[in-house]
Amino acid sequence: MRRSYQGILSALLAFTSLPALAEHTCPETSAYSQRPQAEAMIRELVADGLEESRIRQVLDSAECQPKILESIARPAEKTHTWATYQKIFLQESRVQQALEFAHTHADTLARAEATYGVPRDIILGIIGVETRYGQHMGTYRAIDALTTLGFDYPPRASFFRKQLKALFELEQQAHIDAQTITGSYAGAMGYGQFIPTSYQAYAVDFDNDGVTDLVNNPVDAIGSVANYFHEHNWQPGLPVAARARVTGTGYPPLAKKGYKPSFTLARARQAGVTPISCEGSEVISQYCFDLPDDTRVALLDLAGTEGTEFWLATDNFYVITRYNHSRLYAMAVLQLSRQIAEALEREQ
Ligand SMILES: [Ca+2]
Repeated sequence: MRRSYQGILSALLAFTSLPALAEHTCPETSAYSQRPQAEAMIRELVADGLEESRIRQVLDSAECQPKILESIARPAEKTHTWATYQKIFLQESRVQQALEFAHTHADTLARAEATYGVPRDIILGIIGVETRYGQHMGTYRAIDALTTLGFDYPPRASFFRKQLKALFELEQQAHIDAQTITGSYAGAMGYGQFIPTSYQAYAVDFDNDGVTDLVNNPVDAIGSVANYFHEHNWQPGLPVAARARVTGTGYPPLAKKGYKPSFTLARARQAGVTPISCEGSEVISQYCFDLPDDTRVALLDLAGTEGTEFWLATDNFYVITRYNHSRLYAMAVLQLSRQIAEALEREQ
């Protein structure tokens, strides 16, 4: 389970505007093992068989990072439009990196698709948006990120202390060194930027070498991203989203319902929303679908470079948002994946 502000992308977007918010600050000394809230966690971990001295040593090595508190206070979705996301995530250089990665790992990607039913292009879209194929996996120590947010960021402290506990558990479960492993400002790690509880729940040992390593092993990372989608009910063959035309005054309430599909395509049509058909002269790029009337959809309105874009999104779009709870994130992944698919087709 990831959250909307994890990963490199939010960090990348976070530093482009707005002055620093001083609402939450680091204390003069971190001393995390001495914090009252640390006691319960330490006791639970010791009860599960972890060594107390190790936990205290790692906690005391952690340092509160003011930059992490700044980043978390600026969710990307609130300060950026779809047009900004397009500029940041849909560049030719990222597609080129995708092609290299796709060639190197062609067999693994094919095996992941066969095993989990998740298209190669979507896996490539995720790893591309998250870390540019492992090039930017984050430079904060996970222990610094999760202690800073777990102890010195009250709005989400309990969530991040859960992640901190999971990080310690991963020392035993996945041979991770909790003291040294690095990741995003929110403690997301590896090619696919999994937070510790996602690591525990969805990471797989895809090359079968006995270790599940999402940081140094792209094969495990590819399998784990595919497994994440599979476990969140990705439906093989279901289109993700189509551009739509709107008329009349019936559609605005549908756009307010959010990105989780909650009404049928028939209802959308009644409200004046028509998806671009893939047949005949109506085709606009590849963002079209011809789905049955009872298909569940959501209506998205995105502020693009040429005004508002309307989209009809399916349950598979919603699955992408389970990776990061943002419609702009999901749309960036979708469009990057399409660009990659087209580039791969051109090569053949
Ligand atoms: Ca492995």
